[in-house]
Amino acid sequence: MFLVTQDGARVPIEDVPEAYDHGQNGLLDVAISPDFARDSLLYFTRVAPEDGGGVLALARARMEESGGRARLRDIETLWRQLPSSRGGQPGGIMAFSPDGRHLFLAVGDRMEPGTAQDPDAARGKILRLNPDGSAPPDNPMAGQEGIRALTWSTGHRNPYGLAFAPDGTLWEHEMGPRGGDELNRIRRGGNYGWPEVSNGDQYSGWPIPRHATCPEFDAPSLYWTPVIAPAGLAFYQGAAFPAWRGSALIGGLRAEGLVRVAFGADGKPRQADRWPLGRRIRDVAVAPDGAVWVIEDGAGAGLMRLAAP
Ligand SMILES: [Ca+2]
Repeated sequence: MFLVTQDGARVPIEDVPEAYDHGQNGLLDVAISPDFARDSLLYFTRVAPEDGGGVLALARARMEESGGRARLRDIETLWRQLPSSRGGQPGGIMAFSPDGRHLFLAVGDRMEPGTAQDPDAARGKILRLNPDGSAPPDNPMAGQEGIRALTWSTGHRNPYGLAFAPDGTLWEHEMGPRGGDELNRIRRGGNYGWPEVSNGDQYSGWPIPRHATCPEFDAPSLYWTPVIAPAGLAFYQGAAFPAWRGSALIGGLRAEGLVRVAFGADGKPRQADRWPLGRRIRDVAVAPDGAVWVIEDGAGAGLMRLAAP
């Protein structure tokens, strides 16, 4: 984990706990506390080593900066996924609600598709937590046992994008299998269908029923076949690119670039732009000055600032 200035100066953050760094697993996402200026809290997710594999873990810590150094203090684990797994597709992407009162966490299926429809499995879900990790009393299955109390929506495969639009709607994207990457409008208690339905097929070529055949599941608002392998989601509200205000920006691992999704007057999304960057884009963020930041995937990956000319 690094602290990077807008000019690109980079300070490693010390005392970051160990991650199970294997395939898609590792250190996954960082979110600053809505009250960061006062509490200096960082939220972060990783697959924490356990039993020869790892569990998705949500933690928070106080970031201490002094003398040109930065470190994590008072690390507190807020939630741990059980049981341990060696499987990829961990998810681990976070989004704070616009009022800062709840933290949403996307959890992948860890390559065990059936778990996404199991209400007692901490896989293939979007969770909604209080910022201290406790279960909000107004969750859809509040008061029930285990992961049910934290579950906001279910039936997700491999989510690497989660963000609130300026109008307060929560959006998620997830990678499909062979085809069928999805952009989903997330609603309370929704079931997004994996693995019962998908707009893609198994890697073996075996077909999966399409979303349109099972209206009881929430269909994606937009999907991609062939895939873009979406990673990272940010809504643009800056001044540098006024034409993009309200658009969603999505990184593409397979697309090796950046995708812009615009929303019509009816709220329906459509792909508006697709810019090839020749790099596997892992995440995207918008800076206060309106510049767009993207980070690359893999060894020797770069962090890039895209600014208006
Ligand atoms: Ca789906």
